[in-house]
Amino acid sequence: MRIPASLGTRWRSSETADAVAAALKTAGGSIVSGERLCRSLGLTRTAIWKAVRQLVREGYEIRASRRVGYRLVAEPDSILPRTVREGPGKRIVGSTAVCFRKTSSTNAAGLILAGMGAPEGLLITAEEQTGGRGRMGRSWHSPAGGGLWFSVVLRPKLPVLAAQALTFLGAVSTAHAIRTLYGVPVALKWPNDIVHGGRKLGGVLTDLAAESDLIRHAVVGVGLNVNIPRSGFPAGLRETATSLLAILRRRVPRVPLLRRILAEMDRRYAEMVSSGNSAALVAEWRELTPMIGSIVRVSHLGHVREGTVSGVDPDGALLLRSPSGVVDRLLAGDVTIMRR
Ligand code: BT5
Repeated sequence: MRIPASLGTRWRSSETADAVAAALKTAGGSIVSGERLCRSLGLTRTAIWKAVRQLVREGYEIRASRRVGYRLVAEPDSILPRTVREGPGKRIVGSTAVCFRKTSSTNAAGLILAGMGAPEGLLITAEEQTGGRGRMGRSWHSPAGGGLWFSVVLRPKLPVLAAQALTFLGAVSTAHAIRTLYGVPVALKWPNDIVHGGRKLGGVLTDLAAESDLIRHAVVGVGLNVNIPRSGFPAGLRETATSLLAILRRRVPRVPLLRRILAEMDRRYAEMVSSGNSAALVAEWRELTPMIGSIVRVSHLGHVREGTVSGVDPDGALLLRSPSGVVDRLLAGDVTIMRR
């Protein structure tokens, strides 16, 4: 599909650059002569040189000497169509990808592309978002290279009420990927937070287009702070936000983390679609939240309620028991945990 240029600057994909990157990678850090590359790939020297220049622009470290040849020193941690594609088999989630260097919001781009007929599973990534969005018109801080800012277009045949489960899909998959790869015990907070040590590590935003009460398409966006130092957050977030860098005290490569999250999402989404419900996903979400039994305050559009979280419904609604014993089903809101 044609991607409108107005959506932002993209990393271009090029088959020649893909082929040269693969050949240099296969050589495992040893020098490959220009002549051998030309012969094995059926390309001219100029084409090879151009491809190498593109790879360098993308962040590949390549030692080039026109007479001797090329050597791959290091691959970049940029989120490129090539690096995303190389991950484990994706049946739906991430089966196609559009990778921006800069865009306003991957969710906004996802909604436009979904409206233009984008295939289900389309992944939209950005190195930087200039207008990253949270819920209810809030903004999401998304500096260049600092995190994973991505969205996935989905077309589940589910009612609009299942939207909360799609948010859980993003949150549960991200939490499992982080736990498995880094052993960090991240937790989930209703409705869309990924937290650690009481600070926000990431968030999920689900945007929907609906037809009567069925989902026409959904865009599930995940924002995860990866390599932002504590001091790198704007003053308003310094006391409430965290990143994997701040937790692990080392930089974390984003590409393998993204691949893992996509694989986790893909498996769970396939399960959700084939079973026609989100019970398994909601059960997994419950396992990852310390909220059940806590006393919380939930505010939504000026209304504030306090009570004890007694559970989460199979569709993801929060069950809040008031001091008088009445249990309410809440579909949206911001939660402050008062007492565990
Ligand atoms: C969220 O909203 O937590 C949803 C965040 C989703 C971001 C992704 S990035 C890819 C995709 N494209 C988008 O445009 N969005 C999605 P909410 O629960 O409303 O939280 C928003 C609040 O979190 C803000 O008002 C800030 O207080 C705080 N915040 C903003 N940026 C943050 C950051 N990088 N880390 C931690 N907290 C942040």
